[in-house]
Amino acid sequence: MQELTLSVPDMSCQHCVNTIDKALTQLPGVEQVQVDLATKLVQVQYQPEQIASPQMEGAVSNAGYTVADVKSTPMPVVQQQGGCSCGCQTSNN
Ligand SMILES: [Cu+2]
Repeated sequence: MQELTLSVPDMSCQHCVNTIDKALTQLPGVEQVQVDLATKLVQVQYQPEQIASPQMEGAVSNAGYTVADVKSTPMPVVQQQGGCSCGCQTSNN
């Protein structure tokens, strides 16, 4: 299971929310859709083996909305200890 956040600034009312929700929910591989009208963000939980972000963006576009931004929010990874992974030696402690 993977999660993706789509930024859809076009949506402005509950009707838009329903339209986008439906457009994404019907896609194969999409497990759950959460639309936040206040932040104009759409959170999608999906199976990466079955669907990828271009299909989801396409579904939103087909519904009549513009996807301004896509952010993947992968499952939380174990935090590295002993500093930053870029090698700058910043300590977390
Ligand atoms: Cu609307």
